[in-house]
Amino acid sequence: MKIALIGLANSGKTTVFNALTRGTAATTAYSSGQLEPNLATVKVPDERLAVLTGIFKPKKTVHADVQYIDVAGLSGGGRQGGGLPPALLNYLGTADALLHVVRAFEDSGVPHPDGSLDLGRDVQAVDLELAFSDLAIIERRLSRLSAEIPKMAAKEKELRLAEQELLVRLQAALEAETPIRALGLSDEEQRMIRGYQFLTAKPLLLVPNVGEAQIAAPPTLEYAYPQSAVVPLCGKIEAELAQLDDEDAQSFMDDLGITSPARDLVIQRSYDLMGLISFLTVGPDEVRAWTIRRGMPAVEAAGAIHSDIQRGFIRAEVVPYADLVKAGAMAEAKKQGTVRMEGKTYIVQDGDICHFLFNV
Ligand SMILES: Nc1nc2c(ncn2[C@@H]2O[C@H](COP(=O)(O)OP(=O)(O)O)[C@@H](O)[C@H]2O)c(=O)[nH]1
Ligand SMILES: [Mg+2]
Repeated sequence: MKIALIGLANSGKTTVFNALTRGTAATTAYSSGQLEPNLATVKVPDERLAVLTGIFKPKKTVHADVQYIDVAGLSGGGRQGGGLPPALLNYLGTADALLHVVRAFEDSGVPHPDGSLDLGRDVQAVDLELAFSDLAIIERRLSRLSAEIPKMAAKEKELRLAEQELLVRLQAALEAETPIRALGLSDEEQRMIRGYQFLTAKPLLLVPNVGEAQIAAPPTLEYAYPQSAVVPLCGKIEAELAQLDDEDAQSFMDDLGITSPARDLVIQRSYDLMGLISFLTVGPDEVRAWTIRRGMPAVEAAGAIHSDIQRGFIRAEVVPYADLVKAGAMAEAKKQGTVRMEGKTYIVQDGDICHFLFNV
């Protein structure tokens, strides 16, 4: 699962990237104008793993993880050409979600590409670039379709007519500044357009990058589209915090009057927005979180661990996290009757502790 950071130059993308990934990528007040992707894998914070580790004392504890990519160069060339540079599009197209860093901090030493601070304007500008990119793809595809459809055999024709009808609908929405993610497309429709990797179809997390003085009262940003959320963060402070060990970080947070890094919240929200949940496995060797899509049946969830377990699936022993913690041990949970047997079609819930029985 991959989340790409986007935003205007100097909004603090690389700073926020460092805060999220506890990295040390170079930040500058002047962009080099080149595509220099930074990539890092980040553990998804999950307090449940620490509690379960306390109970099971496993040899290792494994978090779910997600990848963040920070690519320079969204503005500039892209804006003049009415679309995004193709090299940047390659990175964004394959991302599962976008994280838009919106500049909210004041600093006269760091020039804003449009000369002044205006969150609403910047959000709209980037949304427009994303929409332009999708529109360009749709227009190219529609002109090919209208040339090819008349020559097609009946069956193929029917499929392509349906695609054409859908693309025309998306085009109208985008021209009215409605992102594709807001259209509530059916699964079938989503399948039809998956190959195009539309940018406005991806879940979007807006992260206002607030100044040091605004932490206690960050500016508000209204953004009411589905599959979108707003989580403010102070890039500069969070990036410093990310470099400290736990003890120093705690006293720094005490000074700032915060209880946990905003980093954790941003990572959790982006995981949520992508429609991801974690089920857990426990034992003396390993306590581990596994990533699946919300709504996945047990037999497919088993495949997240190993394809053999999916293929030879017999049943799943499932106990909700809270029930296991209350019981304090697996045997005790069984005695209390909170461990259930579930079949292939059971929809796995976030925090389910699963043990799969299989036979291959
Ligand atoms: N004062 C202040 N400066 C910041 C903050 N976040 C980033 N900067 C500065 O803004 C400049 C551009 O940041 P950078 O992360 O490179 O932006 P990018 O172009 O979007 O990747 C750097 O000089 C950063 O130190 C912040 O929260 N407060
Ligand atoms: Mg940068």
